[in-house]
Amino acid sequence: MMTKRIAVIGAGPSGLAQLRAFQSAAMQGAEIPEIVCFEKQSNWGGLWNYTWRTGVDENGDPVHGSMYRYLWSNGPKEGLEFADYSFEEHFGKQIASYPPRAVLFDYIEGRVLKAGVRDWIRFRSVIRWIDYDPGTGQFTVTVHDMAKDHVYKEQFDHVICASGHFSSPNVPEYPGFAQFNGRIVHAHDFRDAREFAGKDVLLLGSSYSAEDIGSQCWKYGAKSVTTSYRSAPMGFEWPDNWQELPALESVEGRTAHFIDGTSKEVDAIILCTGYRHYFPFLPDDLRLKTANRLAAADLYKGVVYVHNPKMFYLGMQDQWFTFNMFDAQAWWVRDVILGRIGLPSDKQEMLADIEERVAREEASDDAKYAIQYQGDYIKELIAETDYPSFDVDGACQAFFEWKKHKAENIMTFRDHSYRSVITGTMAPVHHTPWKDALDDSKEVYLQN
Ligand code: FAD
Ligand code: NA7
Repeated sequence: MMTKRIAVIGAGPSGLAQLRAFQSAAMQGAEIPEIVCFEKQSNWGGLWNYTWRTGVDENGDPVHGSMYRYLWSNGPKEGLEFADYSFEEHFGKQIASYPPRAVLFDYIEGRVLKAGVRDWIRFRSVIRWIDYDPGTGQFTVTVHDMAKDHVYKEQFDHVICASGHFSSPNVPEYPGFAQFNGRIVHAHDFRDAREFAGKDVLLLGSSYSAEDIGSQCWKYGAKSVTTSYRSAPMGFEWPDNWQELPALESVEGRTAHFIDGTSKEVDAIILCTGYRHYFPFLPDDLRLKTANRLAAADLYKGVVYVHNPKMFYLGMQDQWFTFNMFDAQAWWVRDVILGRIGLPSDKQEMLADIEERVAREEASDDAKYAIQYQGDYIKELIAETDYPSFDVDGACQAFFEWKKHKAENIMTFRDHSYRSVITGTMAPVHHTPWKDALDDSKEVYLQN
């Protein structure tokens, strides 16, 4: 029999987890299929691969990156540590709990360098289209090789889509935007907070991007920060020059009007209004359509596309857990492909699994419940594979403490440290409080 061929779309943390999962099976003597990973950027790391570019990339395709300079982990690293590759193994020592982007990029890269899977990736290769032929049971993948400027097609037995879902921005429009005398930018295109030093900045949204980009602007010298919420305020105790207001109604000149009748003069508007699951390379019968939630629509066990179970999706849920959840998913998908885990032959059974996940997610809107829910999902998946089991409840505890530290003081939560659930070591307290650490280079961060 011919070896199966597997296409992995994207070499971000999810796609890389998939490569590592197969490589680890091969190391243990398993026969693995041929894996081809397609990555549109010229390097791996996904969102963690920083780019200064905004808009279109060097080829005219949408820039994938949504990360900005000075980004530090927004949750404790003890909640995302790889169970098969600890921070201590990578850095040769335990490090503080909220690493800047460059440090986490280094960590992600360390594991796959060690695994030796770079050759499995075709860089600068954009997936343009994927078709499934029920007759042959194969996928035809159309790829644009940007280095050669050559478009070609190849056949695969399975497709694993790991293209991320925090890249294509959700961009609302409010009355007066077209005449606003200042800059309007979505979080996806925000790069350097220093641009807003001395300015009055308005941010729309009340989730991670609003909180963190607002904090960046505050840290790097914005004159004032105003955040505007559509549903509920973030409700932290903000610094004196930070105001949280209800929904925006309209703007006139530089004046922003809010639904409670207040108004504010602003120099710039940053739309922290979230992202869309966007797969321009997929036809209707393969394309995931879901909201950003924990129980993603149409995914059996959170990964198998119920309308074509030869197609898998990684990392499509909203995320408390990240790298270790992608690992749990990747190991599980690997084992389905290797025939170690069977799928229900009845579609109704898969749909019932999804329905149960949705109902359980909707049973509470408490954040602690949601964290535990996603932790339980990780436990469920890793119990069925050989991914090293780890203290997932301990990782949930780190998130509970993180929540508490944020409520205590939103500008100092990153100064706390937590215990690794992989090595059991306590993280050191970072040498400089986050608000004073203007240089976020790897070298400076690691001076512990
Ligand atoms: P991505 O990282 O988005 O990678 C997807 C990859 O697919 C990219 O490399 C992309 O180039 C490639 N790709 C897309 N389309 C194509 C195509 N057509 N052809 C070929 N390749 C393609 N998580 C944390 O744990 N901690 C944090 O502090 C944190 N901060 C964040 C801050 C921001 C601003 C954002 C947006 C997200 C943050 N996240 C954070 C969450 C983040 O989603 C995950 O950490 C992680 O990057 C998701 O990995 P992924 O591989 O699923 O997707
Ligand atoms: P999220 O978490 O999806 O949040 C989007 C926010 O934008 C949320 O507060 C929404 O309010 C708000 N929103 C959406 N549409 C609008 C409109 N039209 N007007 C006003 N406000 C709106 O995205 P983030 O970018 O914050 O976070 C994404 C990831 O990036 C996250 O995982 C982090 O790790 C980093 P709502 O509550 O729906 O009323």
